[in-house]
Amino acid sequence: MKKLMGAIAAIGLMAVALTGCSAGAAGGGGGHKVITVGFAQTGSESGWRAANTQSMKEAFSSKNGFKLIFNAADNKPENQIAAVHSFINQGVDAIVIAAVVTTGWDDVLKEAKDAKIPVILEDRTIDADPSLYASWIGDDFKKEGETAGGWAASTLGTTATNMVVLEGTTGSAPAIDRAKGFSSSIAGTSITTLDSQTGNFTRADGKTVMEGFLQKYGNKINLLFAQNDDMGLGALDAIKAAGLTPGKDIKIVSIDGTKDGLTALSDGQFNYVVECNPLLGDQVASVVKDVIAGKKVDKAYTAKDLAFDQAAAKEALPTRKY
Ligand code: GZL
Repeated sequence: MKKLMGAIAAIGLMAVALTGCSAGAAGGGGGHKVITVGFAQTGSESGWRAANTQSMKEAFSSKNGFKLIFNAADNKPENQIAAVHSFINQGVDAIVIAAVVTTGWDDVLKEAKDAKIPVILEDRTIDADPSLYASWIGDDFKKEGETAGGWAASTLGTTATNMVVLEGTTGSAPAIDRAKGFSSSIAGTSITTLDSQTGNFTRADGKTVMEGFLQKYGNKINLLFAQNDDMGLGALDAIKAAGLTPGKDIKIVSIDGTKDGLTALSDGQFNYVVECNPLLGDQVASVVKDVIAGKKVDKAYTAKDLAFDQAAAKEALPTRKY
């Protein structure tokens, strides 16, 4: 009898040890299971994106109880869809997406739903059935466009002003909504749009497209609306190469609020910068944990954005986090 009791006790101990061990092995400590998250990032197109990626990687760290599977899609929508398919096949616990473009998401998100894998959107919104994702965390792009356009209207709206626009990635939520917001703010003013083309949110393309604008319109251009700092920074080279002075001959209003953008504002090459906060990682990680724990989450969490003139840029730069 004693032997039997001893054997049962030994098996019991082993079971506890294995359980304890598997919880420990899961690295969660205290019995929390590690949450495996597939993150489909757009790519590495801008300074904003680099800051957003760093924020996400810091938040979804192993010490915070996560295992992160990271994919950068080189801004190709087809690469992103393939990445999400791969996450589903790997059986991750949750999927986070910063969508390159707003369209083409329904089918793969339906697959994720059928696989009972929750999807959380960060940064960019998409045109899909809202039941296919648990939540969105990001910035209000339309408001950013309205704020940028509001500055242009109040500063230049009563004098004949010819504007060119460097648009973000075609079909992306920020490009669509910033344009909408900006247009609504300059309606009825004397600001005329001479031309508007995508610079794909990159410095290189911003410079190339601005060179084309300058060849076509020369010193008829009075204002540049750059839908992100990087395209505006690329345009600076083209403007100077044309013998013009950025911030004076051509006024520049931009969106993002990166260190480089605020530096250009501080030294007078830009005239106004609207912030789009990329430091979303902690909020996204908190929402993912709540979703996995079966807690109710809001459908949208909107980050707070500031706007900067030259004086505000000078004040903000010394402690700017990105
Ligand atoms: C905005 C973000 C945009 C930035 C660009 O939230 O999606 O993409 O404005 C970035 O700098 O490339």
